[in-house]
Amino acid sequence: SGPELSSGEPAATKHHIVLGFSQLGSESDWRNANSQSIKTAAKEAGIELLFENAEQSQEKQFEAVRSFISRKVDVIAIAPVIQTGWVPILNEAEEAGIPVIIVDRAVDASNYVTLIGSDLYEEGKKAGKFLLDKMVGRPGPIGIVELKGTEGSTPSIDRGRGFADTVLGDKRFKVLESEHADFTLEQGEKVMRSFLQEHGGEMDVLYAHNDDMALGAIEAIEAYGLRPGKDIVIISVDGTRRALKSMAEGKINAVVECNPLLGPNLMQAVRELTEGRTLPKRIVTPETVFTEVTAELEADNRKY
Ligand code: GYE
Repeated sequence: SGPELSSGEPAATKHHIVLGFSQLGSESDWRNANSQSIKTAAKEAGIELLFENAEQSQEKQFEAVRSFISRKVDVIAIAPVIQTGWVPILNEAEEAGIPVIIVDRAVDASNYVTLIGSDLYEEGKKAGKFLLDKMVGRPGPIGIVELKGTEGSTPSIDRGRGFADTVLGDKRFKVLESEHADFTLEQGEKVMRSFLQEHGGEMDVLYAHNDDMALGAIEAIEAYGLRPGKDIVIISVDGTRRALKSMAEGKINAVVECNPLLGPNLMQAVRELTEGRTLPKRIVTPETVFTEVTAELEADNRKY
């Protein structure tokens, strides 16, 4: 037991907490906003943060977790790049007696305390729902190309399934192409260019699993001489300022929100854990859909 607290002393000095956080990378604007949110929230909560960026390598995430274990941190948080392969490292943390919080993406394992993040399947369904509404009364076939995120990652798996489950029951829709572009602008541009070469612009809809890939694809579409948002309907996910700006210019038709600002939730969970409280296994962040109607206003308010 530590020293007695005199009244008025800030709660942060009660007990010094060290949090080790393995961030999966810096592939997108969403990710950078997420990292910033976690750093700022740690500072505000008076929690010491050990931050490691794994540059999209699961192997590097394992190394980071092992270093946190050897430094005997109080809590480990992981934003996992892909879903599978986590059981051995989670067992190591468990044996060391260090609780693990999963952030943003899911893992195929059960020995962690809680998963804090969005309902990524629901996001895919919202994207599909927007498309169904947009295409009311329009005869088929309606050709869709899909830019998927990182292979094996929860947002790619779930956004793909949620979308497919919503639209593919309607036989007008045909998926012409579906490829991974790793959630980056560069890959989005490159893969879209290859779709355009293959189909000669004969496509009606682009569904991109994040804004960065959509923005890359827009460059490819314009270079090809087509009008993004008009000749090709574009739907993406995240809601970054750049995407909302682009939507305000009419180049994107809908953006499903995914909230990256998980820092405050994470710090709250860390604090509750170290106070011996029990957390729900799943903490879901609420979010919305942006369309061209509100894009301009939203873009101006956006912090990331
Ligand atoms: O949508 C994308 C990022 O895991 C939900 O990862 C996150 C996704 C986000 O690269 O932009």
